[in-house]
Amino acid sequence: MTDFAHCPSDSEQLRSEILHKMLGTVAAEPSRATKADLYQSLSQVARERLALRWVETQNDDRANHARRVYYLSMEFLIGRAMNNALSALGLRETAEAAFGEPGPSLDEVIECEPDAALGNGGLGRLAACFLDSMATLGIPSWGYGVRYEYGMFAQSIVNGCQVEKPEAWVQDRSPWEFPRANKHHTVRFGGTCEHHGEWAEWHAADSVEAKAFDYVIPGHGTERVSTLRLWKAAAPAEIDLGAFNTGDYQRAAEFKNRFENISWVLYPNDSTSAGRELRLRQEYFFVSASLQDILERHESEYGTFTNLAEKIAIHLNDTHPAIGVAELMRLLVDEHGMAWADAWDQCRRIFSYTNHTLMPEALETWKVTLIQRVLPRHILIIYRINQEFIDEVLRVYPGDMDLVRRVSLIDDGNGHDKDKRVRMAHLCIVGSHRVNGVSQLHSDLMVQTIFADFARLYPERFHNKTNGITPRRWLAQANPALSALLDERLGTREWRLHLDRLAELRPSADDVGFRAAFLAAKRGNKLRLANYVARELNIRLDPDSLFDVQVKRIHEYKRQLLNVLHVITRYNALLDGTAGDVAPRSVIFAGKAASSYHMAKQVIRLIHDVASVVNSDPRTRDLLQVVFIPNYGVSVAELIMPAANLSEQISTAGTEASGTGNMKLSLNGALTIGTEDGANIEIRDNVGADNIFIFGNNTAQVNAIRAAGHQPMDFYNNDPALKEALDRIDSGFFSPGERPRYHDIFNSLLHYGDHYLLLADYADYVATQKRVDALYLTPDEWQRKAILNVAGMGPFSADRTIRDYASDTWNISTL
Ligand code: 26V
Repeated sequence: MTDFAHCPSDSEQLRSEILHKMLGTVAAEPSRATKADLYQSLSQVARERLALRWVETQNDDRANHARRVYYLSMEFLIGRAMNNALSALGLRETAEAAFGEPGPSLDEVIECEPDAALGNGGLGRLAACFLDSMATLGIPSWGYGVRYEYGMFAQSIVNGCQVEKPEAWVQDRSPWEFPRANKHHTVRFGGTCEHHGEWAEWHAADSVEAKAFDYVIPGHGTERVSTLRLWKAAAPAEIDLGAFNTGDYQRAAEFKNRFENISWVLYPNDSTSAGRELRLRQEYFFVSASLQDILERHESEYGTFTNLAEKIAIHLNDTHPAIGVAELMRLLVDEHGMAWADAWDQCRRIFSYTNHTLMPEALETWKVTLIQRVLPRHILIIYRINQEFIDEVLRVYPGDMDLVRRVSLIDDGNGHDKDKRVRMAHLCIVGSHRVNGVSQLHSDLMVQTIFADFARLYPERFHNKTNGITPRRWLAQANPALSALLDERLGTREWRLHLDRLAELRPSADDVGFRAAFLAAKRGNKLRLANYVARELNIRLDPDSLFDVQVKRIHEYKRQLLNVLHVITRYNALLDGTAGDVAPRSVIFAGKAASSYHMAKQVIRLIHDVASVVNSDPRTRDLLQVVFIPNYGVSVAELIMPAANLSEQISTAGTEASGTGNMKLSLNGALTIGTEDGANIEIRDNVGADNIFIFGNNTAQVNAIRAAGHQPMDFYNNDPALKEALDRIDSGFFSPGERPRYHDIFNSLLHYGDHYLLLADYADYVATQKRVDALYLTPDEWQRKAILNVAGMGPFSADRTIRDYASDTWNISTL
């Protein structure tokens, strides 16, 4: 067991191994090696050791006839692999000693690696944290997804506006991937079906090959690993060669594109996916390849499928892999000759499903006519599942046709065939034995609102699994200064594997010496971020100012605009001398707007316009700075989280399913200012109500305000500070030369109903921000509360979340 051990005498040996590898990997001689060359050869060293662990893990699992968990997800937001691999291999300190003078430091080499950004945001990053925890807990586990050529776009800012650029994260290949030449499956589309009683023969029109690329996910404190298997689409060889042989290269290229575009690009989560055929093909492509792979492994081990549900659990990360329910039925019934009823029984025991949002516009549905054309067999299977389900419902609630209409897998579209849609969440619920939300509030709302009928039908099926984050990446690796302090104070490095041990830190909050050391660690991290901002943006941040951080996707429900209203209010108050005792603040934003999301892009532009006015005003410069850090992603987050003092979690109550950035910030010693939403509530329960700033209307109050008819104009007319802030936006004060630039924003708040109730929460938000200032001006008290935040974060380890899934959902044991 490596267990974070370090033997300094190994560094010379590692150095020579790296230099030795250089010739074979990049054909460079060591004296001329660039940072990129060093990165390539170091990754080869790590890769070989990971490969050994992978082989041993597979051998063990096979020998033990292990029950396995398969995590199906369209997104895995991995970030960089190097630092995590070195830590897991127990090589981090050795490598640190092996690099440096006269060459670059290890950290400089690590920065050569592009982020694997195969996800949009929280959902994808959660999947990556879960893989880390599954490996660490020794769960025989596989993640399955898509090997997108282009992941999340790279964001740059031009004249204050977001510009998106495609990001080819793998270039030609990633040093971390293992292409499995002999692992491929055929995925078919279109055509017709021929019925033979319960089963059918599918005469498909097209097919595409799914090729496997494996990524080893190392566990920490264990030699066990997990596997992330991503599928790349390739044209079937015959078609490709056929056109080639006749010399018709143009046709050959077209064929290739038609098939290979399936895994080209990650879809943004800006709008509903309905109607986008390529997205449906992408979902089915990876689900079918994964299920074929899973069944092949099972069959080679057992030679039968009668014990399938005893040996595998398949988790659906949101509804994106929902078609898997129909596909598993097809594979078992049509391809492997299982009776329908037996297959259905297996299916329900195998699948479980996590819902990640209550937003109605984000709930996935697909037109029946589209599924019919692309997956003719699956639509029949879905209809049969639905018929049996409805029969079951009517046995319990005879004659309740309203209920049937509400729970049906098919939204009947008022009887018009062309408007009928399949409700993917309903398919997941009916085809699974467990359904969960991602925070207590979200799980409660889920069974009270969108899935209320199902919760009545199947009460035992619904559970909560509050999200978590991996403490390895988000504390041990991202924040070495605080980690060293924790090791010293707790007298153990164990918290990396048992985050609950942070609770032992509580008494240290009252220790003056510890508070000073804690403050020094935070200041170092702030300096690190300030240097980055100076380098990238040429803006100077005062490391002693309060770093007030809101980093997440830009979305109206997350209310970055409320934060901007506070900034403008503060600026106005500083100018007219009514601000009182304020702490110098640096307000830091980062996040991407979906490319077609106009309002979100306007908010980014407004932040830049406000920043340019505020930052250049000599009257306020020392007290208020605003920055927008471009291209937010995992690596930028690793820099920002450790440097934050204040964590902005200000979504309208009832809209943010959980949040996970809230956990990363608090774990790194930021205090939260937040609404009673998502996991904020549980963070409060764990860090203590005195150590968090909760404000605004709660979910019940939000519902009441909406029911009574929210009147944003009343707030505008009755609150002079609010009126002044809004008028400044609308008057062109921040957009001289283009007065109408922010009319849309102004109108969305005052004339189109202020859907997310910014104006209803504004006054309490601004008042709470004043309390934040007062506390920051009492550094001892601030430090004490910050320490108590870190100490309370034990339950938010993804290890805890995964243990909960393992025992309540997957029925599998952990280390
Ligand atoms: C949201 C929306 C909003 C309306 C427009 C269309 C659309 C499409 C997708 C989404 C996001 C759906 C799923 C998601 O990413 N949820 C996030 O999951 C995180 C992990 O559980 C959780 O922490 C976040 O609160 C939740 O938003």
